[in-house]
Amino acid sequence: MTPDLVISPEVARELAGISREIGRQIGLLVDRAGRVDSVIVGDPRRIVISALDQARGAAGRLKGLRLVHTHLAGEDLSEDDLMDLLFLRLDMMAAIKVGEDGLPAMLLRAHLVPQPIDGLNWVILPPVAPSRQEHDFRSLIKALEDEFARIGSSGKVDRNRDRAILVSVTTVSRALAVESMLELEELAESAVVTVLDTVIQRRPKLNPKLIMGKGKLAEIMLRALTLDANLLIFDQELNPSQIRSITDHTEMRVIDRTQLILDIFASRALSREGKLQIEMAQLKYLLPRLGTRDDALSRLTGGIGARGPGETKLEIDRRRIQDRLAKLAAKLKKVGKERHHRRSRRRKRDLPVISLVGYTNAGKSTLLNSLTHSDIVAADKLFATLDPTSRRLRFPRDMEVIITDTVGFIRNLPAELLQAFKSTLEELDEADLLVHVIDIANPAFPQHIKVVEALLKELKLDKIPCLKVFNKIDLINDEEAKNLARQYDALPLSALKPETFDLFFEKAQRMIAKKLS
Ligand SMILES: Nc1nc2c(ncn2[C@@H]2O[C@H](COP(=O)(O)OP(=O)(O)OP(=O)(O)O)[C@@H](O)[C@H]2O)c(=O)[nH]1
Ligand SMILES: [Mg+2]
Repeated sequence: MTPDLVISPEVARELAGISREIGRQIGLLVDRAGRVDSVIVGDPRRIVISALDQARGAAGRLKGLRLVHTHLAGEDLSEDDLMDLLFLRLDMMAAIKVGEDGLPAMLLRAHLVPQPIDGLNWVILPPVAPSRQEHDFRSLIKALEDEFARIGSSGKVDRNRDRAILVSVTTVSRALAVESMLELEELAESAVVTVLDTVIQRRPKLNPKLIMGKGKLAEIMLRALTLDANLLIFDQELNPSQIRSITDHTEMRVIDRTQLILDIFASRALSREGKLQIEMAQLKYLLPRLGTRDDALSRLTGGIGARGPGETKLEIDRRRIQDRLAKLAAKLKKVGKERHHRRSRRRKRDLPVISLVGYTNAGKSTLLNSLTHSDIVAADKLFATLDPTSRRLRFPRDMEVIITDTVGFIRNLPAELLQAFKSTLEELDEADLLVHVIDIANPAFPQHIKVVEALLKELKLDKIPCLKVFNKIDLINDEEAKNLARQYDALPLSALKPETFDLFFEKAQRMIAKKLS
């Protein structure tokens, strides 16, 4: 076979003849050297490309394989043909129209394009007789690959990082979806993932298998191809079979918001207990999501979404996970006891305890630093703090307290994580006062308040006196700050400006005195 043609006229004739004779479609997957990689025999109307055949091919943008198959009823390239072209990233999809006489009548060809033309992600070339093919196939593909590379590289992607497209498929209002998506973007950045694009699709109902329609998935797939993305991050929690079928369809790594959060936690946990808790949460989440097929498994667990605490990689073998979970549970129990001892010793000192709680990035650690002139990590990323820290704080009017910083909350906090952190969070119940820190400069703050209050309730901490603090007032105008503070019965301040703390000291001291009396 001459590699310069999609298919040589001789092979086309042979293929057509046999196909007509047996009354079934026949397909050849052909590599770039012109070698036949596999032969597929279908029924009269279609052929099915097996997962095994899909798994072969190059790792580049396009697969390095083209499919040439026969059409027996004179039909044009079908919707299915074009979807295969896209989802399998084929170099080309070609069909030979076979005449009643068993001779090849026409060659139909379509290939992908990096940017939609008239809304379509592919180009259908004019039909030609197999003996009249006008293009040099190799130069066509080369030009196409160059075009993909040219358009995709404009954003200068760092290939050492994961390069993601964020996807939200949702039934909620657009405003809510956008808000949640912005947060997902921050989460991704906190996890050192490059975000190349975001896609929001609202549907009246979610598709149980792919959660979105196949057409939309095709669009995303092409976007990924163009931008050279290697990862899809869904804002919705995906069930095991959804992850698997999207992975199978797109051949990309697919993770959801929960896995992303778990990954961030894994990279930040410092304390022994924190590390154990995270690993446990990760494994519990991963276990039901492990496929039975090895390839799906490796795609599911490479890179982000599979980083264990510290430098370790998560163990992905099912039985070992079970063993590991049992060990973790035992270790955690022991560490929990030790913590309990420490706690009762501290309790003896009998200082009142203030605990800072609030949404992630609200400024809890910054406030603790300013109040106590300490230097714990505070940063403009989500989940900067994972391990609780305590400091002594002397109030201006002769009162001494212990003040503690905690892990931030977030909407849709993964259940596995809440479970894992429950024991540490439950320590909050020894607080005499909760200070709920709220980032007033974040437009989503009302939503944040709701989330935090719901979680406090779930942790049965809603009976402890709680002082709401509107932080970051330096970022909005004074009048607005005052109005909002009045409306929500909160204290306005800026953690960066100690001169704004007077009212806070006064009110906090009064609330503690009242609680202790
Ligand atoms: N402009 C301004 N920025 C602030 C203020 N307070 C905190 N920040 C910034 O907000 C970001 C988050 O602060 P952190 O103290 O790390 O927030 P946190 O609540 O501890 O966050 P997590 O530990 O992730 O839950 C940092 O970049 C701070 O510098 C403030 O009053 N004004
Ligand atoms: Mg913090």
